[in-house]
Amino acid sequence: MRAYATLLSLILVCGACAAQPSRPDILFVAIDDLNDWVGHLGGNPDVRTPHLDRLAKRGVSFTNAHCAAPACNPSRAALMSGLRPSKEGVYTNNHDFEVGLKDTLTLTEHFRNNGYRILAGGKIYHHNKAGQRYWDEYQERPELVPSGKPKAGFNGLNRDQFDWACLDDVAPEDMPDYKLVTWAADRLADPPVDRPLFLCVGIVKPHLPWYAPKKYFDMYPKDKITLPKVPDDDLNDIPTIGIKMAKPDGDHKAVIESGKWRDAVQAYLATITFVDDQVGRLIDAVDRAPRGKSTVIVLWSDHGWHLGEKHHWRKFTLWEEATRAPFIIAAPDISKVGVPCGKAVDFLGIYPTLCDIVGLPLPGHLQGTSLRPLLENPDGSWDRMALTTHGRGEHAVRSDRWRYIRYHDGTEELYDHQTDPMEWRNVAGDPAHADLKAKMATWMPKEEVPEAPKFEGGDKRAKRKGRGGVEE
Ligand SMILES: [Ca+2]
Ligand SMILES: [Ca+2]
Repeated sequence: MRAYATLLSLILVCGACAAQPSRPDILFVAIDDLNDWVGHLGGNPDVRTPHLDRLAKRGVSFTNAHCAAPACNPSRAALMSGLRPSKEGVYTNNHDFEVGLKDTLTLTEHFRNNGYRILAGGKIYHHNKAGQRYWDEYQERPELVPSGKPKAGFNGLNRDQFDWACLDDVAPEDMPDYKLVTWAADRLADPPVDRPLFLCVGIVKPHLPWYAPKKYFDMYPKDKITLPKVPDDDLNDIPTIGIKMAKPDGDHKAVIESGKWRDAVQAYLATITFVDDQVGRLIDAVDRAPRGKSTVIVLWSDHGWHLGEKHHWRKFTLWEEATRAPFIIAAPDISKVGVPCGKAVDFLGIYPTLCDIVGLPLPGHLQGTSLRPLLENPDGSWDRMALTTHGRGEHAVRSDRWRYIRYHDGTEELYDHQTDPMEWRNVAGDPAHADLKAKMATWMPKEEVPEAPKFEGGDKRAKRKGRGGVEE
């Protein structure tokens, strides 16, 4: 009887062994429109993000990380495909990524082909695509506003989604992102027994409109808020194409004339801290999960955001405020713990890095390289630069120290972050920097494919549906 019991327990133990996947689970968190206003990134002195800072302490936070493109659609298409806009043709929010990526093995497809079960919820790609091509199961993207609330009309500026509101009748639990995170936490608690889990969670805030529960607004009394420093003449040394990107007569003029700069900053900060709470709930869910100890967490935001810097609001530029974004990887037993990495990296590195962490082969088409050496040694040597493209022919290259922008007509900007972190003084015209500019230009693409076709129905339909238009 005793021998039988021993045999039975052996069978049970071996059964458990067989059910344990050999590769770690992955929690892949996308945040929408979060710039460097994160505690440990130092972009804003008032912001409270204890959970993002806690995540940074579990792994490596890349503090000089940049998007491949400063808009939702092209940033995500590049990150998920491993190809830059100049290779797949998705340059702006209007270009149909389904066409651009048609023949490309995307990140989640590659992981699915190698045994992962792919679950996704929320905004991973630009649209609410539930296509089986990318995942095994898809949870609809959260709405941008809580149920029953209008999509605009609170702040009096009458600029559509460029709106904000302190909602005293909405609890955090009522926010669409809160519900998405509840779904994700449930999935982490109950992973597939025989396959590793790749769980994508696409949080849609702090994207406009900035509607958040009152408790988050109360954390940022308006009279104590620090506004960005913006010289009146900052655009004087910028080429025409750059000024067109800045659109100083648009949002910025409206904000200044209405006297609502402080209100806007408060609302963005409040929405960020709401998002930070959701990140905290995800970290806690990993810690409770049966395979949480080995789970790899990667978190990124699709690009940065201007709040008046360069007389500009939103993304859609090639300056630091629009290209720099949070990016953290915590890979147990691989990444250093709590050591930031200041090397210049861009999001083309995410696909190969995840392959490298779990031991999958690197597909031949990938344009980025694995960041694993930096996870293991954040201060190690790194001779690569980060590249951001905003429209065909418009590029910015970022090194550890410099930002070099070159527009399609050959006009340029060059900024020295060692002495000019806000990019106020364009020194591209100084002949002393000719060699530096030439070296940085080698990171820009030599050839650029034509633009992918626009989303079916074009801008009108996209704007009407709030999908794929100028803003989202
Ligand atoms: Ca975005
Ligand atoms: Ca300037």
